[in-house]
Amino acid sequence: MAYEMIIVEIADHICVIKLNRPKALNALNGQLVAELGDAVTHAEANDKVRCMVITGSEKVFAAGADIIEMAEKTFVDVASGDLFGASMMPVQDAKKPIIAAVSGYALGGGCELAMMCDFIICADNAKFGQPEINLGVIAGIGGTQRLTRFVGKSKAMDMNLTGRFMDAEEAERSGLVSRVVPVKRLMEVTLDVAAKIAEKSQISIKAVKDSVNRSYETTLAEGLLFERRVFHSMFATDDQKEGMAAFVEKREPQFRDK
Ligand code: DAK
Repeated sequence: MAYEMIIVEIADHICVIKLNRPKALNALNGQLVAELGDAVTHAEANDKVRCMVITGSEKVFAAGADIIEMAEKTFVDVASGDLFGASMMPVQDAKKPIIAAVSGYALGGGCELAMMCDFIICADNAKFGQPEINLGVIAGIGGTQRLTRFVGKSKAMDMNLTGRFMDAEEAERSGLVSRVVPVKRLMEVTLDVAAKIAEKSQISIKAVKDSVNRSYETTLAEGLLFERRVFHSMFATDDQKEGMAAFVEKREPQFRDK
């Protein structure tokens, strides 16, 4: 698929997917979402890629779903077309880690896309919001669900009921983002973080994703059992032997994803 609304660059085992629809502030229309899904699917299948980054421009990560494209749709259109259902699955279900590098606005579907990633690093100019209430609708791809798990009921209600934006400082304080960095250093820091992830054993990386994500789906007791069993299973890997031997021998581990 030729991409017109995203730019994909792969270097040093990191696939950077840049949303690139500047005139519409990276609004997520059908084409952009299809391209994004295709890019993530290809990165998943590409053995050279060990970590992905989804980012936008300095002004905007994404200003949400494309309101102009949605405005005339009927209930039957969105329900039968499963708007933002299957098309977002590649991001949501990715096995490889995805970091959202957010600068500027991450609103509506943009905030939800960032939350679908494994974690968010944001610039100090970032603004997060679920302003769908101002359009006579509600969030539809996680703004009432994932956001509540990130920031708690009170702030999730506040943001969804009023449509107000949360700045970077509040987003970090509330647990929505993992770190805030100066806007000019966003990609440098994010690529550095991605490089650290890329050098780990990919078996352990997938196990971490599975285990952390399981914590959202189950009870604490079940989650702890799941984690323990996954931990036990790591002892079947060469990378566990290598990682622990390297520690004992005071050298850097050479993981082989086996
Ligand atoms: N869609 C389409 N175009 C957009 C847009 C959007 N979301 N956001 C901005 N644009 C366009 C503007 O129309 C404008 O186009 P021109 O007039 O130049 O042609 C251009 O981008 C620049 O925008 P502004 O002139 O407004 O720029 P400002 O810097 O003044 O303001 C802003 C920036 C981000 C504060 C403002 O543009 C804004 O408030 N944008 C809308 C934000 C918003 O309401 N986002 C939520 C969208 S609704 C579903 C699942 C999910 C969803 C829906 C359904 N299902 C499962 C069924 C998700 C819904 C949403 O995300």
